[in-house]
Amino acid sequence: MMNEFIQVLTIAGSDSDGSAGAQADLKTFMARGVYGMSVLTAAVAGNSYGIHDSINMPSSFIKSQIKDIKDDFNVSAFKTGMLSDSEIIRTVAEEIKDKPFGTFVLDPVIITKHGAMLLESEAYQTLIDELFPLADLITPNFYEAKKLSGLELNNHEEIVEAAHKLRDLGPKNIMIKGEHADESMDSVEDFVLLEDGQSFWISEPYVKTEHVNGTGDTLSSSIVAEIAKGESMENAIRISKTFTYHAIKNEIAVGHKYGPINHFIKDDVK
Ligand code: PXL
Repeated sequence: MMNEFIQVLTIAGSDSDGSAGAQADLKTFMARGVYGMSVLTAAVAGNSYGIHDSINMPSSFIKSQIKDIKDDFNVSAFKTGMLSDSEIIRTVAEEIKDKPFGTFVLDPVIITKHGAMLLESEAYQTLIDELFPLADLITPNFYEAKKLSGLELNNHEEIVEAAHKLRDLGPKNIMIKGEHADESMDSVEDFVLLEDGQSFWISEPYVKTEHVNGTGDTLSSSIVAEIAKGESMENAIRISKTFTYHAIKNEIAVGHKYGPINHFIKDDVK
């Protein structure tokens, strides 16, 4: 009996406070019942007030980590999160171009919920050129979708247009996460464009809370877990959106300011 348990991987940055990045991914993998592994690209020093320092891992070390996973495990789906710069993007692209880890969910992490930049602007094009063609799904938030599509996203029509524009750059499926900057909103609307051309909006009530660190990381890693368990792309997205919504709604009190979401949440808790 070897390597039969469902295995997934995140290639992402470490967040010292455990709310986002690889830590949020691993907690999500655990919560969704799969065995999670992590290749670190960078590490940030942060807490609930914000991010205060960061370092990138050397490319040679990123390669060593990936080699060790390849040499021993059966990864059936994986994601990328914080990639920092063009060199790291190229290193990761080189390592995954032969699809060693199954379905690829690319969370194009550019900015944190509270405005810290996690990808150099010179690297946006590298991300598009090197990783978009390999991605089965990309999950940009509203800000990232604007940056990557070059559109303003002033209304639903422009969001739909942006999704098509992004899909023309190579990813098979697109999920543009809705804006939640304005506290007067009563819902958050995400738009999904699937490989077969079908599309739909997912709406969840807006939750007024400061505990939303790691929301995007959690959503994308939950999608990875659900795909690894055999769900279709559409079901994986819908299940993960519901899981993330409940993790936000049932907040836990950790830290003084912008806290984490709740990865202890069970599917039956509404
Ligand atoms: O949530 C985006 C994110 C991704 N990766 C790392 C982070 C954050 C946000 O804080 O620290 C490492």
